Amino acid sequence: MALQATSLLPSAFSLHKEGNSCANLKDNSFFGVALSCNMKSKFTPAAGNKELTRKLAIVPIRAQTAATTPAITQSTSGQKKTLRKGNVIITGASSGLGLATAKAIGESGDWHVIMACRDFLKAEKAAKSAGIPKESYTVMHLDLASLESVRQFVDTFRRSGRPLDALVCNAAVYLPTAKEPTFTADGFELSVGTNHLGHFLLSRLLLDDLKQSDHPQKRLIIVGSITGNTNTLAGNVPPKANLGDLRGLVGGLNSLNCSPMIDGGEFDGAKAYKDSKVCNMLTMQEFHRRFHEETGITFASLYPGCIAETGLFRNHIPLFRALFPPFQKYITKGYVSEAEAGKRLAQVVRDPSLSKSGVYWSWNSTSSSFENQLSKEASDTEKARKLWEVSEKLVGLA
Ligand code: LMG
Ligand code: NDP
Ligand code: PMR
Repeated sequence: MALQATSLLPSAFSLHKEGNSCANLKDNSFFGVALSCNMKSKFTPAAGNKELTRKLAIVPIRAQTAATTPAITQSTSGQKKTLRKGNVIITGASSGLGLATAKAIGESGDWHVIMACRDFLKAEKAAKSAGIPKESYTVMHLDLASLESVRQFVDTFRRSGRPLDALVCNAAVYLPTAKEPTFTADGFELSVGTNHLGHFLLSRLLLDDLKQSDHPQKRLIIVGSITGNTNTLAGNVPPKANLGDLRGLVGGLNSLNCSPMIDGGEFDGAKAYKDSKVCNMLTMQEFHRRFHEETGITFASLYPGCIAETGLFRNHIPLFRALFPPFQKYITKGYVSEAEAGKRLAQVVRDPSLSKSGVYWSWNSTSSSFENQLSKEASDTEKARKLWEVSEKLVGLA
């Protein structure tokens, strides 16, 4: 018999109330434990350009023919009719949530999925074994841990001639057991560099493509998480997300003359991941404020549920990987399968009823979506503006 999460709540773990208390309940979250990190840093580029060039050389990029048919037309009855398939780019579609979403969307027949992945062969194999129809997807190389690769991906995508109707920023790395930071090709701490800065550049560059789409559902979706939201119990499991005054980010997160952490503190891989999720959720809202009215694009984020068996936990200790799924299934009840989570994200991409912009979606236990409340930090407009401006400088847009 499963235990109720609330019955396990020790009184010492108090929840700092922020935002909407109703949302806290819906999130089904729980208590936390402390850990600390006191680690030295070392510069070890994660994705050298040589490696990238090698990969690109051996990888046949399947650029398919341009789809120039208009997306919608007005029929004689006055009803809008969709004429062509939508095109969606999903980053990190080679496993977990990204793959499950590619499958859910690819199987619908109305969309073509561009699987933007760092490992071309892995992505091809994954798509095949997931049974995604061949004509519904294209794999294109993208390594978010290299800004040059992001720019090359955008060029390759544009050369394919496909219009862009939706972009899903899904890929992420989580390095909970790392004692020292590792870095992207451009010298940013790997988790924030990949999960936030790589996606920031990608979505900024592809905004123009989305603007040009004539599809009825133009969307930019960035995957967030409960663990970045300190208005939930899950977000209170230490180490907690906290961007501080962004002094580490301003310094470039490189460990040379500044901290590898956004808030300027000591390296902590679990915190860096949670911080990166806060950045993802802040970025979505800043996009919404700056561009929704002008472009009609829907900007949204989501917490799809705890998908406890994905590759995200590949670097965690074996004991954690063994206990985490039953813990989430039977104790917190926050567990969701990859397939179900994929359907949820697919809904955010194409369901007409989820077209509201600026929303952070979550699902309750009966799998109905609702607009959730972000934590105080994850909805701080001033921080979002500053994060945007600092990130622009770091990725070479300003
Ligand atoms: C840190 O570890 C990592 O070190 C860091 O690198 C980073 O990953 C960070 O937030 C991310 O986590 C934290 C984690 C790792 O440690 C703990 O969670 C320690 C918990 C200590 C216990 C606290 C309170 C105990 C209260 C008990 C109430 C329980 C009642 C139990 C009833 C059980 C019935 C079956 O820890 C681990 O990876 C493994 C240790 C897990 C112990 C957790 C105990 C919780 C009770 C649930 C039991 C079942 C499964 C647990 C799965 C845990 C997954 C988090
Ligand atoms: P996975 O590890 O299964 O998927 C992550 C994907 O990101 C993989 O395809 C991985 O590629 C890709 N990736 C990692 N680094 C890069 C890079 N440098 N360039 C391009 N792609 C890269 O984890 P999940 O499916 O769980 O995670 C997907 C999203 O869901 C993440 O944003 C995560 O934060 C979020 N999330 C996950 C939750 C969970 O419980 N699992 C809960 C809440 C949110 P490769 O296959 O080559 O390793
Ligand atoms: Mg958490 C309802 C409670 C709940 C939920 C929904 C999550 C989601 N977690 C909850 C509770 C707890 N977790 C409790 C009580 C503990 C202490 C035992 C706990 C611990 C824990 C650890 C060690 N949880 C974790 C970790 C991880 O390493 C994961 C993480 O923080 O990654 C950043 C994780 C997660 N818990 C979640 C979710 C969704 C994660 C995965 C990562 C993510 O946010 O993407």
